[in-house]
Amino acid sequence: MLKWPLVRSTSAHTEAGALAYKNLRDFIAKLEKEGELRRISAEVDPILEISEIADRANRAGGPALLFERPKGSKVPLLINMLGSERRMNLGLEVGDINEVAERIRGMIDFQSPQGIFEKIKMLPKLAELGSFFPKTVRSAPCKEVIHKDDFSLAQFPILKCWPQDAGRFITWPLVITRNPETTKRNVGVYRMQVYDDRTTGMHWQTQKHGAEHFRRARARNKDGRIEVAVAIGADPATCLAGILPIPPDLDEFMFAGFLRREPVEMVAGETVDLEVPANAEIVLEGYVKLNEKRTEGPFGDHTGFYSLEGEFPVFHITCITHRKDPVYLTTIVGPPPQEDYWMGHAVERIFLPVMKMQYPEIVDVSMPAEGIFHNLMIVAIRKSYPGHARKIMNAIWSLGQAMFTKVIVVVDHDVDVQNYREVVWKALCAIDPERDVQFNFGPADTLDHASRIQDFGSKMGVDATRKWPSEGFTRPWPDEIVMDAQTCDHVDAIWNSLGLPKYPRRPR
Ligand SMILES: Cc1cc2nc3c(=O)[nH]c(=O)nc-3n(C[C@H](O)[C@H](O)[C@H](O)COP(=O)(O)O)c2cc1C
Ligand SMILES: [Mn+2]
Repeated sequence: MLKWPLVRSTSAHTEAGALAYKNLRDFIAKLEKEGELRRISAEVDPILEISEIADRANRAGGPALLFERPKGSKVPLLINMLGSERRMNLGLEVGDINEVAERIRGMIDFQSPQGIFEKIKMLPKLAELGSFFPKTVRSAPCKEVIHKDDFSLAQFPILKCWPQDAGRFITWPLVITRNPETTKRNVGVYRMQVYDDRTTGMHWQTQKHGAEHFRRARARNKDGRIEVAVAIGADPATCLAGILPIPPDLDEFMFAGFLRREPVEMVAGETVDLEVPANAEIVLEGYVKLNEKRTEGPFGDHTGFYSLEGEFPVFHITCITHRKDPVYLTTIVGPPPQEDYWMGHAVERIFLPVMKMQYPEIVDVSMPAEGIFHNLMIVAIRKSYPGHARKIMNAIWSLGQAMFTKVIVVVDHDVDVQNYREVVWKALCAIDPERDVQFNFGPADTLDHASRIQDFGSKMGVDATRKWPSEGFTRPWPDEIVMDAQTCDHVDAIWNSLGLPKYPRRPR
């Protein structure tokens, strides 16, 4: 029986002064130590079976799973790595995801120094920022084995996730490209359907940065190529960075450096003029032809439905490099919630301070799992002027990937948007539907199967704030029912005499 020789890292991860995880196996060791990982030594088929097991484990709040003997491959497979709040916190080395938000807030606060002293005080922050830039190294574990001629994707246990999937899909690739105009790097997670041993699909959706690089390169020479490198499996912050909705031309690996508080080490590709994370488990190098498309999908997607076939570019592999004993990192998407819910939740929390910087009236936002991120955003605002809720809807529809949001519900600051019962209750009480619903048009998520055309559709904003006289609402607005504190205190005092179990007060 094949037993994967896990090299346990010597670096310590203590609560204070933690070192960044160097690589995926470093994090695997941590997960194992924390009881957050189970090894499966039985042979299991990457065709559907691993998906079914991972789905069950995820729904039961189970651990990350390391399949040591995926059928047909000598490479072990890790899934469900960040599929819980605790593992996400462990991955980002925080006790609470809001600590990352706090660090970002700290950065933002230092952005506009007033006087000379403020500027001097800012220097350490700037130095800290500078210290996150990716660092180039000469030798790298991801190059322990280099295949330039004899390579095949068949060596990896790539999943077929759901019955109607068109084939096997690489689901957690860090797809690296360079903007041909500005030469800036982009990293995005775009699934890759395996067509054969050396070709895959490249499912960068229309509005994503990889697709923009493709279009810009094509505008220069429609018969040319764009170089692409793909890293699979790295330290958790680097893996997460590939999904972050940060502005174009901002390097996701720089952001990964910020998250892990240590730069990501990069090494030159063998056959492409791109750098790849030195500590990656597996690297695929190659190119996408600018005049080639091929049918991609169907694929059981994070909407909980199959995304239909579509025409997408094709990735041709020129070289595969990997560690001596690589681990294949993957994830599945499907009926919510899945592992990607925790990723989306981290994104929501991490970027809230950035939203608040631009729109300080935003108190909190939430995206329920069943809203699969782009279908529903609930926003609480401190309303200050007539039409304020409408202004925030328009702001969100113009904010990066929040452009995809199909339904935005804006509520007053005193509604807890994390409490969906409270939102349904108060938002529905606050609307006169014909008056308070606004329709808009804009870019739609490529995965939205209900929009009238792919990538373009309508949006709905619901102004569920209290209506003001200055908005033409002249009836009185009632108060919410709240028991007075004096009565509550008195009832607390006499409670023991009632002979009832301890029923708590209604939280306020
Ligand atoms: C598991 C998973 C799979 C994803 N698959 C795709 C995909 O196939 N195509 C795509 O455009 N975005 C996909 N995404 C979302 C992108 O990774 C995300 O929008 C990211 O911000 C894109 O990077 P970019 O802004 O640099 O383009 C996926 C996200 C996750 C978590
Ligand atoms: Mn990007």
